[in-house]
Amino acid sequence: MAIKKAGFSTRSIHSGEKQDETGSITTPIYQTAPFEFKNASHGADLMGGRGKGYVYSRGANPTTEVLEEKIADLEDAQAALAQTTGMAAISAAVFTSIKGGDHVIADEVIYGSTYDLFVELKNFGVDVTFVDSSDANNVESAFRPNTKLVFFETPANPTLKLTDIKAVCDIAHEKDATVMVDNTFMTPYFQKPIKLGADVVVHSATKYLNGHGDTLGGMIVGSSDYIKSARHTAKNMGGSITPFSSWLIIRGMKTLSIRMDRHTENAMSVAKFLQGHDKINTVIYPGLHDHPQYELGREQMSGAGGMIAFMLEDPKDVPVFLDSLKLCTLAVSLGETCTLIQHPATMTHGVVPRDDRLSYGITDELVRLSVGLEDACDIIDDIEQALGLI
Ligand code: LCS
Repeated sequence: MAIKKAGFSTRSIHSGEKQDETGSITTPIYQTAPFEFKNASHGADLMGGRGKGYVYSRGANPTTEVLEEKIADLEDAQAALAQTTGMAAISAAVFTSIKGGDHVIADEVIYGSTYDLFVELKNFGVDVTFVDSSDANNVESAFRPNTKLVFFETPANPTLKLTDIKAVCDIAHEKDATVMVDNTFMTPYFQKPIKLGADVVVHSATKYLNGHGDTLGGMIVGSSDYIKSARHTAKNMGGSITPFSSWLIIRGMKTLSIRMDRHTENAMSVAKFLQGHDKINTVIYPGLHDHPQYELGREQMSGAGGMIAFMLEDPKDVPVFLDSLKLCTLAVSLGETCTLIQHPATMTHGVVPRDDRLSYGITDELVRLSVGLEDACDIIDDIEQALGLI
């Protein structure tokens, strides 16, 4: 049941949820691969696409459908498809949107594996141009007659630069291209790309949507027609999410709004502390007035989120600093209860060729922090003691 008029928190708890005959107040985990047909003609009908019913969990599963209805409602979209990882969602969405001979424009600052996926598309006869989409003119200039897809993250992983969603959509739609936005860092609580004109939203649900670091997951969100076609492609690619992972993400999403508020409150305190520290060169956080696109952030995001990037004076100090932290966990991933810290140049973005990486601003002294839900003073104390040792 989608409660369209209710507020975000109410919808994150109730949307998609159905009542079964037991009265269970949580969605059951339908932990099954196939579903039994009533008889031979029922089986033939369902396999032939006639009538409604479940066949095989690679195609559809009732637990996963609750998750899909919930994220579609929260993104103000018609439909959604859940996948087993964010990368499974992005690959399936990309392969739904393009074919050999097409051209793609992608922002140059995107998650390392997404970048690598786009680089590999040339093996399938698809050209990709990487641009700095924080200036929408760069997107316009990169258009070719065969450009079919524009892809970006905003804020971008890991440099937290922003792209003007509406401006890029206006340019792309003029030329009939699909705009796909990775909304992992903001979640629909803080940013709704579809309302700003995007055609497709993708997520790594491994991050804030689940929020507890205990499962992987991915989402594709869009129009009913687009999701129908993505479901077809994804079923053959085989990256379906397990019912248990769907259940974990459903549970996580019920507290999304309060977690995002707390992530943001903590991140603001940590960002201000970092700004005032003499061993930190630059702090990049969309909630700080000196973020180069602070005003754009205020227009298209209703909160700054929990991700901070900062630069130490000397890249040689990075390993010492990271190894000296006691509370903050040295790990990739982001958006979960505990604070995670990592070094993009050697970790999440190590796959990007060095010269390109440096020209994109992913420098050797850049550290990325996913501020968790601990007490902000404890996170700050830990960072302060580690900075004291470099
Ligand atoms: N999109 C963004 C913005 C991401 O940050 C990631 C993963 C993905 C998609 C892919 O999602 P996955 O397949 O991992 O669920 N980002 C990671 C990161 O920054 N550190 O480790 C994973």
